[in-house]
Amino acid sequence: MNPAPIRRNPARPNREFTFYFPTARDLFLIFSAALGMGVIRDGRAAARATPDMAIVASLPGQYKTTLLLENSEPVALRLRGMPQPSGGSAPRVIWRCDRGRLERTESSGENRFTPPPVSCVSTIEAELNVSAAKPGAAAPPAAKAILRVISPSPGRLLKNGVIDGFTLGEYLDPRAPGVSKDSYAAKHPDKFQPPRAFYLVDDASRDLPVSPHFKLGDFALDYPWFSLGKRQYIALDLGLLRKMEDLIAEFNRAGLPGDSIRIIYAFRPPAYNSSSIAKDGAESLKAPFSVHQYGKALDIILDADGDLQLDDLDGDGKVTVRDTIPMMRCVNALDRRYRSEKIPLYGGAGLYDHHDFWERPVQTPYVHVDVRGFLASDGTLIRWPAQWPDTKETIVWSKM
Ligand SMILES: [Ca+2]
Ligand SMILES: [Ca+2]
Repeated sequence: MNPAPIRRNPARPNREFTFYFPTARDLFLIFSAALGMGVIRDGRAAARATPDMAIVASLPGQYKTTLLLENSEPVALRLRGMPQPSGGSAPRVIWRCDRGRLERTESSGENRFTPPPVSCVSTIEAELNVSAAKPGAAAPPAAKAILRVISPSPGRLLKNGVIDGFTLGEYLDPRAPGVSKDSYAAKHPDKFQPPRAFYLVDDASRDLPVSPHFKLGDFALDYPWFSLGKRQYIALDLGLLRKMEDLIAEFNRAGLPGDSIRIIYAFRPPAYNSSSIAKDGAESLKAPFSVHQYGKALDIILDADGDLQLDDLDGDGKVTVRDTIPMMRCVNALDRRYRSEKIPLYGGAGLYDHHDFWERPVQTPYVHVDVRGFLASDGTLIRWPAQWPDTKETIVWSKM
């Protein structure tokens, strides 16, 4: 049975603003405001919103009108794109929110938002009220900007493997006596602490775009093979989002269909990751300290033809594990750049000829990428496997 076609991330048109058709006078007002001249009418500010009026938080987790918060700390907000007259009073902005708390209900364009202490989507609205051009004339419609804030639940709400009724499973302690001293977890215990935040993926948050190519729901366990629409909690490292966008740019530069990236697996909770190791045996990918559990890893393919399999990237007429080579060259180039620029987003990477998640209808070669942020003990980037799965020849990673 073929799974349902997967909806792409459409370039979401911005419907959050009140648009109007500017007259020559409007354009003069906008232009003069942009030049800092200010336009005062009847002692009041006559203001128009610019088309790019938006609420901005100046945080790395903001993409267009969605803000993905890493914690529940208060956030400074600013309404961008509103004219600021150089004399007289600045236009007043009315603020509203449906969840959390705003410091002010009215301001000249700045505010502070305290998100709710549990994961949800809060909608913040800023309304710019405009004076009538002349006494007695009708005031033009107010311009509005909207920001949707995805706040996390703190990791401490995960108790006995359950958060808000959802079973994530228990994170193992990397310092526990039973953990092998040779494991990455034992060598880098600080990198294998339970996530500090979890995001609720539900109808309110699933389709919110969190970066140019991804929605929050793309990182949920059920995407796309288990699309049952169930609410669930996930961990997601913002560094992973940035790395994926950098990697897509790297793919595109190399002539690969980077925009056709498809996630095979993103977050996997411990409960799922440890569910059927007995069945899969030593070949299982469900490692107890898998970085997927921390929201720091993705398994990906490039799939421009949409058949859920990696495309024939080397053009030899068949899809094999060797089609991961062009992708892996880009992952290596990006990780080397991160290292040289001291950006701690380099990580492990691996190539696979199939996944062992047999509950899925389609098998495919794929590439694993993560942001674990440490190197192998010999100072090289962590890469696997040591041999090609098809011919058993040694993979010379330093040359790829
Ligand atoms: Ca394909
Ligand atoms: Ca091929």
